Amino acid sequence: MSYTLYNFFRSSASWRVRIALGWKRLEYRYVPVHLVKDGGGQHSPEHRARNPMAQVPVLEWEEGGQKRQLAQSLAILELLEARHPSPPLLPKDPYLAGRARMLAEIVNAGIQPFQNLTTLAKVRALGGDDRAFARDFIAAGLSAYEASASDVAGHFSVGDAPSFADVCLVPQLNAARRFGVDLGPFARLVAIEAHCAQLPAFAAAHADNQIDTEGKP
Ligand SMILES: N[C@@H](CCC(=O)N[C@@H](CS)C(=O)NCC(=O)O)C(=O)O
Repeated sequence: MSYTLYNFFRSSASWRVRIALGWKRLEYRYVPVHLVKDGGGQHSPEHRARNPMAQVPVLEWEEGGQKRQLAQSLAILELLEARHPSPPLLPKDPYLAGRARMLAEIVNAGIQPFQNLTTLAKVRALGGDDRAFARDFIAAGLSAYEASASDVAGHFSVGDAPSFADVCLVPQLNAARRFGVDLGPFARLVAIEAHCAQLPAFAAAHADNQIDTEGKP
């Protein structure tokens, strides 16, 4: 199966999919969609045709002579898990798999939308402080994440193997730092991030290591 990923180096939702593809040792074609330059490639008619939400990531592949496209990183993770179950990114136990999905949704639905470019532009347009707005939601969401993981975490968010939860957590912690969130209270999450960083799939997916990465010395 040959995959193409429309994505952006700094996009946390794109980063999740890059981790999953790497973890499952799936090669893919990386197509950058710059979210800022020239008004944002996500708003182009070609990209809107791929994803009417005008967001990255979008995964594309050919199947039975037909082009298939899928947006929403968690839907993409589910697809990859179903098609390429080994190595897994969900615990075998259905309850623990549910807990991993729950943590992933805390990030996906409870944090990331509040730091998204479009949201922050709207906050600025309404006269608000966009960074303070994002920071508060990120800190509150990470607090909930840490509390929700406390009884299941091991080296990773759920036990001792990486899951959807960690795939979402790692890019989110990077974003937290960009927005100036104090990670002091989140020592457990930072320790999980350090365990993830040892894994080649997580290292390769990092925003600093992509073909469209900007701002490297
Ligand atoms: N829930 C979506 C979120 C996608 C999303 O918000 N992507 C951001 C980058 S992380 C984006 O494309 N933003 C463009 C914009 O706001 O204009 C997913 O998981 O794929």
